[in-house]
Amino acid sequence: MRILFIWPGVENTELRNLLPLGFGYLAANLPRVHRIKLWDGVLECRRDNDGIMEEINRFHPDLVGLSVWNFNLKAAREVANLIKQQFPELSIVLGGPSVSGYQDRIFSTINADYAFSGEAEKPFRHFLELFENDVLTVDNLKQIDGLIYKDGNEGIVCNPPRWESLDDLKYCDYRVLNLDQYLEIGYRYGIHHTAKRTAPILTTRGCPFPCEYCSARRINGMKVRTRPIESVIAEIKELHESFQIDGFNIIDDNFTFDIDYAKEVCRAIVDLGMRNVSFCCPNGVKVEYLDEELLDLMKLAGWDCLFIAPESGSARTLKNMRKQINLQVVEEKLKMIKRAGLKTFGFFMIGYPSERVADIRMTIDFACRNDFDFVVFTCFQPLVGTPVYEKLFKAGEMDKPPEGLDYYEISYAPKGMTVRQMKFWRFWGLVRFYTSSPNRLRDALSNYSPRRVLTFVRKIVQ
Ligand code: B12
Ligand code: SF4
Repeated sequence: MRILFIWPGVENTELRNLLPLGFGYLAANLPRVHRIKLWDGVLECRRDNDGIMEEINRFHPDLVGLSVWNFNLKAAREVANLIKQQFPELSIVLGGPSVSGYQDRIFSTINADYAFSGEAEKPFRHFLELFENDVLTVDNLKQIDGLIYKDGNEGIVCNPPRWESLDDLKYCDYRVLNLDQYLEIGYRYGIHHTAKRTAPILTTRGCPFPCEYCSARRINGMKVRTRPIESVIAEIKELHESFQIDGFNIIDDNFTFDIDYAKEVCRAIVDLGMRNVSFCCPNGVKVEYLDEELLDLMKLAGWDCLFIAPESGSARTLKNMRKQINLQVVEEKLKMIKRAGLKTFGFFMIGYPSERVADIRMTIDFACRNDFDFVVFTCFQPLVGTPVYEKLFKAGEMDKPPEGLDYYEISYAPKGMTVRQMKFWRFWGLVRFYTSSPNRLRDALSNYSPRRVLTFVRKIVQ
């Protein structure tokens, strides 16, 4: 079968630092008999959809698949509408984080035939077998994990996803997603002092925590599953040897949740004996779980900096978020991280529902008085499918889902505050932090290219 994956183009240069990994994973886990092609609007630098229509005419796919995140949702809708107009017979399949959030609301948001919530490597393979043999009967559709489909009577059926062991999961096919081309246009992510070429890897999937603003567990489930160490090491070797990657980003939701596994990964990396490579967990690690042995191993394996996400300095807000974190423990662990010779990056969120100015001030104070080298303050973004979004929707505080969120957009302000005020507090937090010590400003400026710093500053003050 011929499958055309589509990563719609969007006007956001930051997206050059986000790889469509989902397609790489799907492709790696499909039988080789299929012909797979990816049309990548970010790489093509095209916002218009003519290129996609031309590609469909050239490639004649049997079906097209779109990966939908919040920031490309509008673009995905436009592409789907156009395909339905110009190629009404062509089946459109959706997947990606937003499908897991929207669930049965997805087809009223994007005009498509099928969608997958949760991880889709095995279910999509199953679906293709049935599609190819033209046996997508109601009985068969019921058997496909995570599939969302129309039942023919105007109803939508959402099969529950299944989160299986990762033992026989093949890792990402980086050729399908054109890693080399991304690197050529400047793809770079994480904090790496010397690395020139970076790439993301996943070692575990799943997160057991209940943070109300987060939708990760709808995609990867609440049970943390680990990949076999040999497979992780094979992936690192392939990236190093075939793509000359020297900066590796472990992008798990929670790399340090299974601390023994994390230690094993670090030991295996040390045993590889690679020179001049660095590692980073730019999505953050569970700070309470860190111990001295793990930190020493991380340092030895090539970590320079640890990212942690206390999110707030206000115990009241943390309770509202259902963020299971103790600020006193964070302060102690920060010292431990520093003793291990690692830098620290803190993620903070402001403007959570029911926050007051006093809570925001507490967050900024917490960030400034602790030994962080870098911090960011982002404004809370309500994501469809998260408990907090559903609560805001029921309470009438949100009338429709915000679409197109990137790091900087502000779609919500707590009651009694305005978006303008949120912008001010975000700006003020950054100014206070980065002017509180010359080292902080110097480190930030030396780690990011002038172009990125300028984009960041422009977006923050816009
Ligand atoms: C790592 C990560 C990042 C990295 C990028 C990683 C990368 N791919 O290069 C960075 C830090 C850059 C990033 C950025 C952002 N992220 Co992020 N990120 C993640 C994280 C932890 C993993 C994403 C990932 O790559 N997974 C690995 C791949 C293999 O999984 P996948 O893409 O989901 O694909 C699987 C399925 O979804 C499905 N699938 C996907 N596409 C398709 C297509 C078809 C046809 C089919 C059948 C199936 C299918 O099958 C795939 C294989 O199982 C997730 C949390 C999570 N656990 O998912 C959040 C997450 C995806 N991010 C999220 C958000 C909100 C963002 C930001 C907007 C942050 C912000 N608020 O400012 C930015 C957006 C970028 C920007 N510049 O503005 C949300 C997404 C919510 C949404 N509905 O869009 C998540 C879920 C976290 C959360 N807060 O809840 N992110
Ligand atoms: S924010 Fe992090 S710890 Fe909380 S549920 Fe999401 S992935 Fe887990």
